[in-house]
Amino acid sequence: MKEWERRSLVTAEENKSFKSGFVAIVGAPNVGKSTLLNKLLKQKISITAPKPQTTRNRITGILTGGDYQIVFIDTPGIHKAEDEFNRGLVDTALSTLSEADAVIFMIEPDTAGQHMNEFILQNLREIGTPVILVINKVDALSDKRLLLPLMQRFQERMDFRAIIPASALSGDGTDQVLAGVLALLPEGPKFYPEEYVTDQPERFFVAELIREKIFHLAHQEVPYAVAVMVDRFTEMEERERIEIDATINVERDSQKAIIIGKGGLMLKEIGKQARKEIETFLGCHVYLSLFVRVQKNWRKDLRALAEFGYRQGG
Ligand SMILES: Nc1nc2c(ncn2[C@@H]2O[C@H](COP(=O)(O)OP(=O)(O)OP(=O)(O)O)[C@@H](O)[C@H]2O)c(=O)[nH]1
Ligand SMILES: [Mg+2]
Repeated sequence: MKEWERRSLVTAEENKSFKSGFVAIVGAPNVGKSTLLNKLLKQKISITAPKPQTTRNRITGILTGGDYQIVFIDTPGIHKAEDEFNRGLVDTALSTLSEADAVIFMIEPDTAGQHMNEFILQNLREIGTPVILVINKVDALSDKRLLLPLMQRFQERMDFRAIIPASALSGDGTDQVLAGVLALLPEGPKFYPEEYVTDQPERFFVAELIREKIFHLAHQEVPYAVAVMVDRFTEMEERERIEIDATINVERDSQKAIIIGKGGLMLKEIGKQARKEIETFLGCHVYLSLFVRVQKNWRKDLRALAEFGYRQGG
């Protein structure tokens, strides 16, 4: 019996039982995966930027309702990785698939990522987990008539449980995404207390928010050469204020000069913008001190990768 048939047979009584599960959000870089996670959670959990390869880890976002708990897992964009570091990002995304009860596969209407989407489809067919296709950024689509043929083309390639056009940015269609996910969730326990929005430590988000500002303020290769480490996180006066020291690691002296900027202006701006968001996230005053350090070729150094949280062990 197919899953949807079984579901339609369950009694009203059983319908009241609790549902839970893990839902992976996957897709090519820059399609809006992290933006969707934030919209579904109504809170900024995952950093976003108009550049590819923004997300580097699996980011957990927990959404708890009256009779369900969904553990969303945002993942790095799946792309043709040219080096070990990027292969690690893609591995992180692909390995999430095997743990998921359902998958949200995101695409953009434009055709640039089609080659990558074929590769992702192959992986999705192999694992056999139910998949919802989200066609994102429909707000930016000038000719809406293109949508239907696109939906038809994808439906021919895989048996999606739902195909939902959406705008993660405006929130159009995201309720349908949530409803689609809920329809696929198995019965299960509450994994986390309901006030949990994530299982990652606060320090991790502090480092991520600093990294996000660098993605927005610095250009070309610089954001990609950056890894942020929180060295000190001290709660003062019963958490009225938190003092944070963080180090921005770069690979070369020239990148260090760019991050610091003329007369230290760039670093000051990164600090100002990051502090604002960190204060919102932590809900208290924050004193943020930033340092810049050159750690040559950290993306090739297994020990540095582990230290920065991009690899287990190392
Ligand atoms: N117009 C429009 N832009 C969007 C939408 N969703 C996301 N974006 C923008 O697309 C860019 C990438 O968004 P992200 O959420 O960082 O994309 P991602 O898929 O997580 O990217 P990676 O982590 O790099 O793989 C950002 O500039 C977003 O503001 C949307 O629905 N409409
Ligand atoms: Mg992302």
